[in-house]
Amino acid sequence: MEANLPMKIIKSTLSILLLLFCTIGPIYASLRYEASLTKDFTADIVARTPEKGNFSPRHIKVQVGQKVKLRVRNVDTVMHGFAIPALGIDAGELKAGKNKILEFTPTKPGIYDFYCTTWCSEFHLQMRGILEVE
Ligand SMILES: [Cu+2]
Repeated sequence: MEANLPMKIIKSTLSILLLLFCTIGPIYASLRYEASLTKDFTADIVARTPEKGNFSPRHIKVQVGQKVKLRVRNVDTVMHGFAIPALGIDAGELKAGKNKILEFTPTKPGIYDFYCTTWCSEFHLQMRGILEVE
């Protein structure tokens, strides 16, 4: 009877370790995966109607000749769009819950407006921001 006690302790400890591994492991892995997806974006832009937060961030600074990689995520319940017309960038329609990745390299310094191209709310015209190329 006494000889089984250490074995029970070992089994209990292994069970607890296995349980921790199976619960914390997937959570940790999913967080690392999300971080790996976003690490090389110049900006990760969240799109919501202006009354719910607008584009965020609304001011992005980059350098001339820098390769720019933007992810635009529509976290809203309505459709949005995204364009920087002066640079010939247009992501087209962004359905609710979807995202698009845009890559380009600005060649001239300036202040470039970006804005939503899909009527999304009565405040749609305020849904805009600035890409500053230094
Ligand atoms: Cu809009």
